[in-house]
Amino acid sequence: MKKVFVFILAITVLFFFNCAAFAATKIKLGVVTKPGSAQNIAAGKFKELIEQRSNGKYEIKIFHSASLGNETEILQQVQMNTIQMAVVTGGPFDTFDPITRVVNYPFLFKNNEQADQILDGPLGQQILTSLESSAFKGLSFSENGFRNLTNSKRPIKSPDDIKGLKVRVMASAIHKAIWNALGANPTPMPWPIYTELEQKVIDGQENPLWVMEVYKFYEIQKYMTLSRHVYSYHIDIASLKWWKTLDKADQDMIQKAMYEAAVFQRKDNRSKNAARLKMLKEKGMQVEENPDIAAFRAKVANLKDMDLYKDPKVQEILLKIMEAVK
Ligand code: EAX
Repeated sequence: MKKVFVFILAITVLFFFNCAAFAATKIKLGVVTKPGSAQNIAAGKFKELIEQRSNGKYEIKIFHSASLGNETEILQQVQMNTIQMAVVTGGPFDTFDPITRVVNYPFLFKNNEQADQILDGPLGQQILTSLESSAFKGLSFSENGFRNLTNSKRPIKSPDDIKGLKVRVMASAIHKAIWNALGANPTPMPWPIYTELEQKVIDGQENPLWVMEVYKFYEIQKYMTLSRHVYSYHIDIASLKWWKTLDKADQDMIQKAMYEAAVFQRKDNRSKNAARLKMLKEKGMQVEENPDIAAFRAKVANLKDMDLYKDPKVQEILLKIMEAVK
């Protein structure tokens, strides 16, 4: 009897020991968007890489579709380490660290190659490092993509056509300033915005092509203008508080996997744009492919002199990037 008892006890102890040894550490990662979105593709690739490479030590739990609130709220949760990681659009970062508004500057990058060159280089690194003063560990940049205007009212070729248009913008001072300068009536609103567009609380919005496809904006936005006015990056971040508890090997593994996921997702996003444009036209969107970009540029030419860019650190990096992509 005693032997049986000892045996059962030993088995029980072993069982619990094993559970403890093999229980994966959960990393909570937040994105505001739904599956199939740019943010989710970056997050999904990161999950795949980390779970493989850590041999089950880490498990990534992705919270998506605004289940943790909007992007500003996701950022606050990362700061507090309620969640450990996030992939968040550049826009809403600018209330946390004004240096991030530099990349949201209108018509800054001409193409993807320039974006990669700057963001993967020392100036991008400077932005990532700066985020530490607002309790984020900046890891890498995945992408939303070049943003384009859509609306339900009229075709838009030049800023003259924008006058008075109610355009939804992200929680971002620079995005609001851009649409003010272009003559719109910008309305800050967190993601998602389908209902507001459908009910015509707003006339238009601006986002990369994948958004019009994944969120089915072709159902409710008749007109699209390929304005490409802002290259919209995501910043892939961790909670600095959490980051400091990790050993160097795990930090390196996470850093490397997130960068690789970002590079994978940028390529994936870009490779789909031609098919998306075709699909959106087939769905009935009327697309202005050659807007008067010179007129758009002229309207926003003075934004760099605004208070938004007054902070010397912000001004300096903006001018450096402008010089580098000339
Ligand atoms: O990716 O709020 C926005 O417009 C963002 O681009 C959104 O996260 C969709």
